[in-house]
Amino acid sequence: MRPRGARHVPGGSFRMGSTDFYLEEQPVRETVVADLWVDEHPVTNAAFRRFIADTGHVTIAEQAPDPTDFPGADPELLVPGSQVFTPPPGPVPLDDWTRWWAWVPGADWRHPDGPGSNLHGKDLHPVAHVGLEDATVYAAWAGARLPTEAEWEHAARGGLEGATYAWGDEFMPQGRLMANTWHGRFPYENLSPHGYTRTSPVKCFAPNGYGLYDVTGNVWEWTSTRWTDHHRAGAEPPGEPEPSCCGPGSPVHEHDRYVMKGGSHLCAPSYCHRYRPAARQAHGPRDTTSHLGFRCVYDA
Ligand SMILES: [Cu+2]
Repeated sequence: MRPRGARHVPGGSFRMGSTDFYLEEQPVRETVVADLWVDEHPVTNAAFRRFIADTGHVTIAEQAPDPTDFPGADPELLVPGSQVFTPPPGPVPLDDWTRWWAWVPGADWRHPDGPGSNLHGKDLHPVAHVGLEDATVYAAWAGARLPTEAEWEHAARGGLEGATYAWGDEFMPQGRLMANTWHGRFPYENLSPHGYTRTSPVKCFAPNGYGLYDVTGNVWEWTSTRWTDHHRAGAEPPGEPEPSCCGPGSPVHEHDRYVMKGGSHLCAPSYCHRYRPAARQAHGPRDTTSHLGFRCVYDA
């Protein structure tokens, strides 16, 4: 039976990863996934609101951090909050994500840009400021689960084996905008030719070959897969990760991080070419941000 709002993604073997971009995507290897139902778009604010109303769940960003997790931290900073993209007025060094991310007390899924912001007109935008546990609890409530990295990547490819993007090899075929990614000089010049400076309503851009929307850009999406620096068992780590627009890269241990996929509205071609199915980023499970959401899958 088809779960509401989900699309059937046929399983099988596919070539996971890419050798054309960042080291952490290598090597390309045959990977097998099972048949799956996949949410056709990321979980929206409206859907998340129904979940909260039904369960009373309190998200990670709405809880004060535990002082034992942050020894030596200023107690005044240990209040509920989340990371919000806060663009500087001009060019900044691109190797320091703190230049465009601010930890904002009171920022959470209901207040995506901080206190004073709200969800008016954003019912159909993807929910953000959710941690891995929030996403996992939501999925269980929905009778679903989070995808593994392999399942997510296979679904995002839409049947286009080995293509760079979820729609093919050209970023803008015939000049067409295919996803909510950053246009202009990151992080201070946001040209937004699609009309969205931050998140956009789901389904604004064309779906991929499996009928899935917003697998590229808009918000990053959680997976249930623990992070490894590469896909080669037993090999040396590839060294320092390449810079990313998509911080924060938290000082957590590798085994504490999980893979997020898809890139976001902050991914810029000049700097963070991660709006591709093969791209991946490590993220701490409790690090909530204004450009990270999720979608669910159902076993077929
Ligand atoms: Cu990025």
